[in-house]
Amino acid sequence: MNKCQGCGSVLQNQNLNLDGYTQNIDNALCERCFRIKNYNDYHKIMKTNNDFMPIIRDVSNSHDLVVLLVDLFNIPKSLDKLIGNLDNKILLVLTKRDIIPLSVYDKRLINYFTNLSHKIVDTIICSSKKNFHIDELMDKIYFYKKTNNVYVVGYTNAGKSTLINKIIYNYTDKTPMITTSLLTSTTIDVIKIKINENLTLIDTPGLLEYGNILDYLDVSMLKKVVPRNELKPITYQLKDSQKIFIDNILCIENIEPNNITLYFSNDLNVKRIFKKCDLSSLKCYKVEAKEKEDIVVCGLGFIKVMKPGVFNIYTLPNVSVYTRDAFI
Ligand SMILES: Nc1nc2c(ncn2[C@@H]2O[C@H](COP(=O)(O)OP(=O)(O)O)[C@@H](O)[C@H]2O)c(=O)[nH]1
Ligand SMILES: [Mg+2]
Repeated sequence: MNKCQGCGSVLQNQNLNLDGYTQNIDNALCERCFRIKNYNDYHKIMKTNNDFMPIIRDVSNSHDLVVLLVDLFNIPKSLDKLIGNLDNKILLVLTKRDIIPLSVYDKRLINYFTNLSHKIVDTIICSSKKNFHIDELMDKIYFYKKTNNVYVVGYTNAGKSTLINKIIYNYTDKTPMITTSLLTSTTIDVIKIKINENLTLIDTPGLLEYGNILDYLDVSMLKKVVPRNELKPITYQLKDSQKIFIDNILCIENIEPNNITLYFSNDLNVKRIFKKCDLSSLKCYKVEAKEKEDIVVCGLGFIKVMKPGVFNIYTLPNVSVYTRDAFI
């Protein structure tokens, strides 16, 4: 049984509409991975967590070390639920450090995750893109692993496959082949990568976070929404009932005067609006931010609020909007 080296699905030449389709099952990649890699032609597939839970159960039963990736820009709301399903020692890896402003201390970011779970044996902050702390991460993997197999786990888009490709590139003479993309559900099944005699990394499909805006945007919009560089936060002083409009996907309306700082991709078009505007395509969420709380728009970014207050947040239907302890 040949597997696609890009996404882990079993290669088949029978059904164009099913995972792993390729004309020739001796190819290294399925057609979808081939098209993502060579033409940046993304083909969205919809999966649910029912597809992935059996994999998480296998990981849990293995008792091998888990490297749990968390995207610092998009911290999943139900991280504790995923950890609850894992009966493993966990090395927590906070990724995409390059996106978070350099002025924020690493220590502060790490502290945000203390007390998350007793299963976490250590925490490290890294960036696959900038090759930041990858050697340190490898040292920790060797230190904590008890067997040769180490699972790389996390929500979809956390950067698991990108990290493993980086490790393949840095520490082996193989060519990094795992498909990575802006879309969710890029990796379909587990992919085992032998790094050396003592270490096999196992890439896993990420769990989905329902309500993530990335699932509701087309590719051109995705490219604007996903930050590529260090975020430059923008602060607004809001008087009564003003609106901040972000492309056609978000509108923030305050009820009382407040100061807010936006942590969103700087490629987005942010406008302050004083007049009436058409919000009919968006859904309104009334959100109360308490003392030291951020407002999160899942997948899009977050709003740091200066003082407690009530906001109307208009965004695409089905996108989840919630508050959390202030991150920065
Ligand atoms: N800025 C930045 N982007 C990253 C980093 N690691 C991964 N990405 C991007 O995050 C997206 C998802 O990555 P992928 O490896 O496919 O995530 P996976 O679903 O966890 O396997 C891709 O667009 C990657 O280019 C990083 O360290 N920094
Ligand atoms: Mg992946």
